[in-house]
Amino acid sequence: MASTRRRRAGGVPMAVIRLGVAAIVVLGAGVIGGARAQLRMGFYDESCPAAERIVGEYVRQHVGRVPTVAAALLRLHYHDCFVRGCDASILLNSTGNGGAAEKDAAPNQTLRGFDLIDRVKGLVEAACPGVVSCADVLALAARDAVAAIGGPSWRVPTGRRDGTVSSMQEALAEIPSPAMSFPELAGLFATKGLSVRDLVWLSGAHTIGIAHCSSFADRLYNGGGGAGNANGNNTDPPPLDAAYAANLRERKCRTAGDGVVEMDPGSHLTFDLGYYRAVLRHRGLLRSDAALVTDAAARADITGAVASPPEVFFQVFGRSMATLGAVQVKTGSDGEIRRNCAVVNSGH
Ligand code: HEM
Ligand SMILES: *[C@@H]1O[C@H](CO)[C@@H](O)[C@H](O)[C@H]1NC(C)=O
Ligand SMILES: *[C@@H]1O[C@H](CO)[C@@H](O)[C@H](O)[C@H]1NC(C)=O
Ligand SMILES: CC(=O)N[C@H]1CO[C@H](CO)[C@@H](O)[C@@H]1O
Repeated sequence: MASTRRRRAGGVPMAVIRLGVAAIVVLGAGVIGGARAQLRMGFYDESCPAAERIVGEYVRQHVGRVPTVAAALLRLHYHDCFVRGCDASILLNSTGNGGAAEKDAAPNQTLRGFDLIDRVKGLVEAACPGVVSCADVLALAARDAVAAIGGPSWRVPTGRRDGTVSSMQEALAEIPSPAMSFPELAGLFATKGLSVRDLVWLSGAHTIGIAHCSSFADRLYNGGGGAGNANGNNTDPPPLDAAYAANLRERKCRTAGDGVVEMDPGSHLTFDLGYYRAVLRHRGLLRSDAALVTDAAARADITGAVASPPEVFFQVFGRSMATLGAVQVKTGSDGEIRRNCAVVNSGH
């Protein structure tokens, strides 16, 4: 895993961005360059010219009414891409024949937004039956939802095909756990062709949305202040800010019940630099958030981003999203175009 950690200069925002691009290009050429080349902008221009407009209009309308859905869709797309690539396997229901699906894995139990994707897909199917994949609908919807709350936008080339397999076991193995250390997170991202910088910038997604107390309770109730990680290691990462931890114990995260806490308190519906500021002040809720500042180069990147206009973060975030959206995609005649995102075409 040590090999995935690069030495980089940090601190100067423009240098940070240039180096980030270089890292992505190097990785893209190796691991996912081939697959990525097969996606293209406007893949449905001929076969379903209304597709992207239908998705965008519905998502903007819905996010306007229920802005918390933006976080839900962004997280859904990320979870999809981390298991079997961005192939909408996250949307499949379990078959009931002992086949527990990705949805059934513990990290998925707090996922939201399935119903919205099913509705958008229904509208797209009505316009062009059997043409547009669920994986593309999800990738487009995540982008449009983030843009709709004033966040960054990014290019979403299309042409993804839907997978036919969804496995709870794989989700458990491949979705990063919030208890992971920086080297563990970086190692898991590397298996998806994602760099250390992708890890740093994509974690910035936690500037929107909420976490349940159970996702970080060990930091509140394990020896006070949150000492120790999954391996009983007290040094990585640093504990949650003591005053903030005490406040959470008294209010939102009492031992009984499972409350929810905004990951970027005060601006959890706004895509901004608040999350990184919180992380630098040891107020990143998850151990994986706190872990980011245990790596000197990552810490320098974050410090640089916080000192720059938000557009700088938007740009690198969008670039990393484009890389994420191309992870292990199925194209050409692989997979299928699912008609109903919750079931494979052949039945069940
Ligand atoms: C680096 C590894 C990551 C870990 C360990 C992690 C873990 C988590 C956890 C535990 C939650 C809270 C779930 C809950 O308790 O309800 C969460 C929420 C969220 N995550 Fe991550 N995450 C990671 C990376 C990402 C990435 C790469 C993205 C997207 C690009 C993302 C987007 C989100 C969003 C938007 C939410 C809020 C969801 C909501 O409001 O319903 N996360 N994450
Ligand atoms: C998939 O599962 C959800 C939740 O259990 C259910 O509401 C939905 O009807 C299922 N969809 C299909 C097509 O079976
Ligand atoms: C604790 O974590 C640090 C940093 O990841 C690591 O170098 C060290 O070996 C760990 N110690 C134990 C006892 O696991
Ligand atoms: C959203 C979703 O599908 N959540 C499921 C997560 O897994 C549990 C079982 O482990 C299901 O009960 C939830 O419905």
